[in-house]
Amino acid sequence: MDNVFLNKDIFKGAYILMLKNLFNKKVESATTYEKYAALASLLNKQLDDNYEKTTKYVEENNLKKTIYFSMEFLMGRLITSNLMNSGYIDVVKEAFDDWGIDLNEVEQAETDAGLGNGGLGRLAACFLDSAASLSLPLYGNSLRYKKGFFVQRFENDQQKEYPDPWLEKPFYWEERKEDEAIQIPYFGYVKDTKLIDPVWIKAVPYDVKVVGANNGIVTTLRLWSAEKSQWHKYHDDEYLKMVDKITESLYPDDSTEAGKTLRLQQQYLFSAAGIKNVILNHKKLGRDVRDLPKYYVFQVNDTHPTLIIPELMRILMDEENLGYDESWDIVTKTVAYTNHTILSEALEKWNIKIFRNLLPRTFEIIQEMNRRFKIVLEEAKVPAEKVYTMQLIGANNVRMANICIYGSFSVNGVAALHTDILKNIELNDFYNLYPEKFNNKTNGITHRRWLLHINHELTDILNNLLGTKWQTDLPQIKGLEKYKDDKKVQNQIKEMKLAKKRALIKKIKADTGVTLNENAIFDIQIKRLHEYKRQLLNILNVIHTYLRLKSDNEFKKNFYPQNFIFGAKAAPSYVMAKGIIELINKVSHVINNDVETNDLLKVVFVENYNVTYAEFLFPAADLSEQISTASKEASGTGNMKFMLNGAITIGTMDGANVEIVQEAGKENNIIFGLSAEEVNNIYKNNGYVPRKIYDQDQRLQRVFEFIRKLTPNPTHFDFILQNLLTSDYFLVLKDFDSYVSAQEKANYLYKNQDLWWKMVIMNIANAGFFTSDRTISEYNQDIWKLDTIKI
Ligand code: 26W
Repeated sequence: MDNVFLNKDIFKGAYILMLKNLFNKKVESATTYEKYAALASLLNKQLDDNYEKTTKYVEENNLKKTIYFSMEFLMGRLITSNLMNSGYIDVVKEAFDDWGIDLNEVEQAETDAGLGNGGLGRLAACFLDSAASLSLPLYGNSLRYKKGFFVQRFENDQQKEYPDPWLEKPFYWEERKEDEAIQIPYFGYVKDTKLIDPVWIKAVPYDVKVVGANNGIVTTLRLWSAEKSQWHKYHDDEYLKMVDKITESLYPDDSTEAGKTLRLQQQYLFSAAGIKNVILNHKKLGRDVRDLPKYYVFQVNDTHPTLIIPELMRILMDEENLGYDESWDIVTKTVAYTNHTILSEALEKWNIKIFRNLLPRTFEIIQEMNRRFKIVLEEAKVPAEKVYTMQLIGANNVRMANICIYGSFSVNGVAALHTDILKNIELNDFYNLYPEKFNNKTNGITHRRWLLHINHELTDILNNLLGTKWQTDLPQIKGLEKYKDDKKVQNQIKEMKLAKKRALIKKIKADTGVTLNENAIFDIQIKRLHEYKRQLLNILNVIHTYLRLKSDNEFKKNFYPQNFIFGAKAAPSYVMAKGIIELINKVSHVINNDVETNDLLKVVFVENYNVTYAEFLFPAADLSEQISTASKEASGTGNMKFMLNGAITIGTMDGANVEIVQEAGKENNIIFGLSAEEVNNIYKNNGYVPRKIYDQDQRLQRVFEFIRKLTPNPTHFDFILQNLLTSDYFLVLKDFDSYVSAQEKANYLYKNQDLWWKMVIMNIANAGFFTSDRTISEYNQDIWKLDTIKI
């Protein structure tokens, strides 16, 4: 196809034709959605050419590829990324300007591809963008969920979940590849390594194009969809229902027993289909399976794709007739594993009954792996009690993390502190056995989406001061540092913030009816709702601040107006997390309706926080809330998005906060609370009595009293309060005093505007390290060793 984006007039012609073909409409009469659909459709077609060139180059030059196996890719909208990265945005803008169409409005018509819960899924999406932009042959592999992460609504202040049927309208960026479908067996029984009478499912791939920035590279994210298989004889209702369910919806990250088999089915589907797909291509190109490690690295994003390890073993042994040792050698040279959490309840394990029933041959293979691993442990003289915890199977469970560590050549954490904790505490036994496998890859974010796309004001300021080279080499924004005391630049940054606050105020007003003061500190906490992230600590301080404003005139006189904004979804079965949402909502009504404090303090919980909402929130923030219990947040990536957009971190020394402070300087952020080491000592000594803290702190007592009065029934929130008083595992009360002081400091600092904007500039200027281009380069240098695509 000729390039229809070459100039305005050619584009206009093609666009008019597309509108006519798709909807039989003219530009003047098309709806915003139709305008969007025509644009997306045209752009997607246009990208075919570069996709083919990229594919051809990779094949002809025998490039090694990384397959990024991830159960989640939280892509958000693709239209803006694809327009900007392909370099066609200017032509489209010019044409749309002529027609009086607002491109921005058209872009908003795309629904988010919400195929993820949070950070892990968004990281995968950032990685696709960075790898393609660095011309690296990396391909995503995942599931095509018909329903994405649930839509959140508040009813009586409580979270209610509704399905997200994002595929009901066509998804213009995908292409079904029927001829590459793969048959996947579940259940059945094993006879001499053969699977007998399985239930067959057809996995059909849909490829979503991934566009590199200004380099002509187009890779793909392959999403597998479950369909009925002609290999299966009985298409009765039960079978059809089961098939339908497999890729029906994304799992929220809760750990309820119900639906566990289904989640394992999902994991096997995209793992087995992805691996088989690779092997077929590999052989089609005339390559030997023994050479697999020369052509592929399989990066496993957390333990969800663990099954690629036994599955590859199965194919090599059962289908390619290699011996166990030779097969194992291939597997352990090809698989690399990334760990994203130290919360033990998130470490995946599967009951052996469920596992063996669904995947009998895979289970046998894992048993054999386990038998051999135990010999390795014995030979290494690992003490018996450790052998027990390190085994691949134990306490009636298949342990996915253990399989990953044993079966891969690289194990990485996602921030320096996190990797240290893995090495020295959580995975210490494995580290002692395989020190050479462990390495750190501090997370990053794609600065194209999280700065260039969402913050044109800041982009312009940087372009004017530094030229445009920083756009392809983010660390060059360090050049901004020399303007830290420049009043003119400080003012420009301040104006940028104000513009972004106004855009957010407008959106929040439309969504919630709450009017926010633009001359207030915007204090924002947006992330999954989890006790370890301590949204509870935040709201306790908000209540305390409110009560103080009402009782302490001196304090009120000196208080700079502050808006506290929350955005978060709670896993549907996570009772405590949902209680915290309700609490914050109830607190917000009381505070927002109090005329005595109205112009000083507001609290908003935005509904249905997602990638698109995030794009409004990050640039509007002054304060970035990163207040997890130290040691619990593996990295965090929202913290990096805030920093890059000119917010100051109020946070604990946890996850990547540690590195943010290292880069920007401790004096330019507000750090408080227990250290990871102190937290771990408290756990070890087992002597923490939260009740003591409460009894000695009148502020906490008043805050609790306020919460009891929020509802007609004073015990309504007792399950939250009692938990704080009797257990407080995440040390909310312990860090309360120090957090209140940090908040006071933030409010005080903001009033010193010269100092504030200087601190902001120091943060922006030193955010270069956190581009995912750097992260991906490190993965490539240390783990993948891919050559670049040159076209
Ligand atoms: C077992 C099911 C399950 C599925 C997803 C459990 C937990 C999840 C989470 C949503 C995983 C997650 O998002 N982890 C986050 O990963 C980010 C990227 O590395 C880190 O920055 C965050 O600290 C970590 O919480």
